Amino acid sequence: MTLRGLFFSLLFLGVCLACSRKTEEVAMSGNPVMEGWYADPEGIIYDDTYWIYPTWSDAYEEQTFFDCFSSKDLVNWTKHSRILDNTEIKWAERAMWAPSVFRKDGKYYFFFGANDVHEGEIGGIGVAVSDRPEGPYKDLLGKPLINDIVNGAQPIDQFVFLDDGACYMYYGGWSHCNIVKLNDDFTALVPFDDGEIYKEVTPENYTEGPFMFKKNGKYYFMWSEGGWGSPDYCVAYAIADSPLGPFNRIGKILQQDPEVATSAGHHSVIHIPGSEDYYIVYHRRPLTETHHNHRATCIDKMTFDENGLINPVKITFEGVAARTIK
Ligand code: FUB
Repeated sequence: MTLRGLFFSLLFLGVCLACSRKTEEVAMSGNPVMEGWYADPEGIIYDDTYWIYPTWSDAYEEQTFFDCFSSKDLVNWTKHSRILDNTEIKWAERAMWAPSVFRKDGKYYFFFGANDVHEGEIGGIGVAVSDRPEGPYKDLLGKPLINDIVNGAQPIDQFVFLDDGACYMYYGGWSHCNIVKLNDDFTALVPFDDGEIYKEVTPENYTEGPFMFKKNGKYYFMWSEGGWGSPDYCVAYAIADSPLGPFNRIGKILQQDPEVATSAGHHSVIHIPGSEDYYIVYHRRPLTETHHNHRATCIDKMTFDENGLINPVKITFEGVAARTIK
């Protein structure tokens, strides 16, 4: 081969290598996945779209509205502003927190906490409804669905879970967790078979933020531990044979990483149907920040070991790779 031939061959090889490297590059979500102080994110899939419904993290008096975010690929997120606020929810004055959403019979339901309610006050868990995931949502009841403090659980941080046709709601702050059953149109609670309306299911170390999913016939119950303003806020879990528990604590799966962020907690889980792809959506505090309200919404992969136990989550700056829903 001539010197000229060698030069062009090497040049061609270089171009090919550069091209192949380029096609291997995968778009990543990055963490946090959106701008702004957003906490308590509830992630869900509706059809071919991912949605995140968070709390606006601010002084309680400023927490008077909810935004949400949608994405087709986990990487590019669109903001939907003020999908619900306290001009619509007349009984809510402040501290509008921690949505849980649910689609039923073509309607989109939006459960939330409001007012940081204490004994004798108006507030607690409300429910709003819309024809579209991005709202606007309307107050369903004109009053809270749960106002009272039962079994010591502050009525906040609800999570709605469907199992075998029954719709359950886990909820509770102040280190107590209750389960209740919802009626068909989410306008009231219905008793369990034994006549009880509220059952306490608090696991060891529980603080708040319950979440449930089912995998291979087992019930994975998860919750946040510690104070949300502290760096050691974290998520732990249990596996049970029934949605009612008992929930025996297995261990922590999400927590601070001194190289990445502190206060990782109040999460939800997105599972892509028909796949083994699970994502944990949670909030955390950047290492450079100490303000308790500086919480940012992030996504990382959640995986299981061969026995079905959840592997500890590695929290990252890169986030997750682009993934569309087929
Ligand atoms: O964001 C308000 C409250 O902080 C939530 O309800 C708790 O779970 C904690 O994250």
